[in-house]
Amino acid sequence: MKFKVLVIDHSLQHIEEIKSAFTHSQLVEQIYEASDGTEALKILKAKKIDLVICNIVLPDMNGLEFLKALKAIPDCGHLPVIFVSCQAQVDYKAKAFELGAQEFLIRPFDPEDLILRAKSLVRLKTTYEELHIRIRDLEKTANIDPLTGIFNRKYLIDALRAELIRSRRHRFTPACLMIDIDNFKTVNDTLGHSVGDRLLMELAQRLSGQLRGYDFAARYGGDEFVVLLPQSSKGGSLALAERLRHVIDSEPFLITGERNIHLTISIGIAAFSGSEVSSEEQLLTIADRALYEAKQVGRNCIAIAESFEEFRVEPPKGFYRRNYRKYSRFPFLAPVKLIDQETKESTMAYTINISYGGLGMYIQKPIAEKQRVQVLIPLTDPNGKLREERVEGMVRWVRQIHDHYGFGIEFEELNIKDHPLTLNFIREAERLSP
Ligand code: GH3
Ligand code: MG
Repeated sequence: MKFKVLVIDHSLQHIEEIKSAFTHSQLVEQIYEASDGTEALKILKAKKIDLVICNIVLPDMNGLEFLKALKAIPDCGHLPVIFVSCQAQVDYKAKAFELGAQEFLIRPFDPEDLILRAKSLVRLKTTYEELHIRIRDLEKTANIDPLTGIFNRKYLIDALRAELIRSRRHRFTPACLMIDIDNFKTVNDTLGHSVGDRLLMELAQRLSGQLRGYDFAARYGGDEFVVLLPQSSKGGSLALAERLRHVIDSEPFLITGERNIHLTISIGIAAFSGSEVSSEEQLLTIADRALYEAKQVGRNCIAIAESFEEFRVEPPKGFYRRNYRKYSRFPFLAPVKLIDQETKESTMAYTINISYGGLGMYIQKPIAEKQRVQVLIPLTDPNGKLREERVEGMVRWVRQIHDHYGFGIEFEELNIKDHPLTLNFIREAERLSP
């Protein structure tokens, strides 16, 4: 450890004494000299010094005045100072320690003693600085969600509180978009927690990618996110919410090893100013109620609070057209075993959606139309146990998409005796949709 020392003394002989002690120790990178307090303060403002050794009597100010001025310089608050004097009154010493001096040496002193004290003081200073940097880093990470790298709930609450106060003064309307992934538990249960984690990461990035200026996204917890728009309106927040919904619904998520996972989100919006709501909790509660409405009418849609009690649901653009079929299709993401009824050969495939009529799926190898297959569908029974239910069907269509194949299977028959779990799953999905 080599350090930079500033020696302040009006006597050249005193300065030389100290310099020679340090030169012998080979501890010092550079020694700066000053003959009075004013010159010393100039050096301290311009250079990075590790240790100050100062005569307690200076021509232009006394040692205590110098110490006060030094402590006021930015980044010098914790600079170690050794006072040197020919004599020292006890109360003066006490005052100097109170102001932050670390050592008091009485002449004549042993040069080795000076070096030992200097070393330990500089070590202390370095430790303090390292700690300070770590605390700053910790403060930064305290606001960040470790999985997704976006802001966490604590940061969101603080920001919301500040925005509501600001909105009272400036008549802004902050909008709070509460976002929750639809049926994420099924994704986790079927594809595993680590795939779930990666989906959460990508989803956070997609949401953040749509935001501008002062708007930001935070992970509220689990599969819930909040987007805060400090200056918005009901119309503006609805338009953004539809963009967010679309950016998740329109592009499947590509996760290595698993492919094309289709996710959707539901969004609840509360846009009220600080004069209308009393706290950030109230705004979040209203956004959460709106989200509940969006989930109730079938997910993948947006509900906005018209007042604290009334909610309007916005169907996603094109939603009804896409879903107008003989049987409604419900999202169902699961890796399944696919068995050729003739050859009995089995392959892995993935389901995308399910209806009373059949399954939408994809696979990595080509598959023939009209092929008769069995699908082993993993579903949980009423006791929460994962079971495989076998359904039979025929491949109705196949479409190549890049390096894999999308295809549709039409069920031969679904009955309550052989397929209770599949039927239950579809019924439940149907019950929850609009
Ligand atoms: P809904 O459409 O009603 O929201 O259904 P859901 O299955 O998404 O239900 P809910 O939002 O209540 O469940 C959240 C699920 O999110 C529960 C858990 O499996 C999953 N989850 C929560 N936190 C994490 C996480 O950090 N990582 C992963 N992989 N999954 C999580
Ligand atoms: Mg959810």
